[in-house]
Amino acid sequence: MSRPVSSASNNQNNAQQNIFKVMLLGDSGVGKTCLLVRFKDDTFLSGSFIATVGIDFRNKTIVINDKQVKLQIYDTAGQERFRSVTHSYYRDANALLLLYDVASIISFNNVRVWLSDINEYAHSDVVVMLIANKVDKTSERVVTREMGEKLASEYDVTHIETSAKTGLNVEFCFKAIGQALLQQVDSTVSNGESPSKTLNNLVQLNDQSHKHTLCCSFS
Ligand SMILES: Nc1nc2c(ncn2[C@@H]2O[C@H](COP(=O)(O)OP(=O)(O)O)[C@@H](O)[C@H]2O)c(=O)[nH]1
Ligand SMILES: [Mg+2]
Repeated sequence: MSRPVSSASNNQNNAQQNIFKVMLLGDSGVGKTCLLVRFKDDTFLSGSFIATVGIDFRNKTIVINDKQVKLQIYDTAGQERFRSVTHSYYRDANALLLLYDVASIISFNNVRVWLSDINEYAHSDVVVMLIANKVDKTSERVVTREMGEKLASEYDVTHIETSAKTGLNVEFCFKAIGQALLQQVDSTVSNGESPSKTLNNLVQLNDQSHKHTLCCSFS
């Protein structure tokens, strides 16, 4: 699998050009590849087509506050299946999207394992987002929103619910990550908040706007 050469100085140069590494983590089958494909191509891959493999990385440029932000989004390409995602893989990540499947208690329980690895091996200023994917599976759901939020607050990370199938919150996730990372490196955008706090605020605003839409569409 080809990966761009990485080093600390490379990372610094990248940050100056608003290029960020975002990495997808989480158990096999939680929907990492689908989340990436939904964001990149706005389509959903179902069935066995992508079940055993992943893709290596995809670039996508988004515009935030009139600035171009290039996200290099890395998938684990199936290595997570063997728990062989090397720590060097995410050592120089700017952001980590850690997914679990709301219909799989095992994937949720394993979030603790992933988070303790992240705490040990990732950059101290890495921005982490805990993603509860497959929320469209309402009848099979076993992990409630409250359970996810409780775990996230225990580890002081932002929590969000998504569906790669319906597209719920997928674009928002990456844009919010982009905004938080931009703020981390660009003093003209910075308002003195930490990127994690910015991310939390953005997610809360997004939740409120969803509630507002719901309330108003029923009134
Ligand atoms: N219902 C539903 N299925 C999903 C969703 N995301 C992924 N899947 C399915 O879950 C399976 C595993 O997805 P995949 O992206 O390969 O997971 P990965 O191993 O984490 O990369 C596939 O059959 C997908 O179609 C989702 O949001 N909702
Ligand atoms: Mg995959």
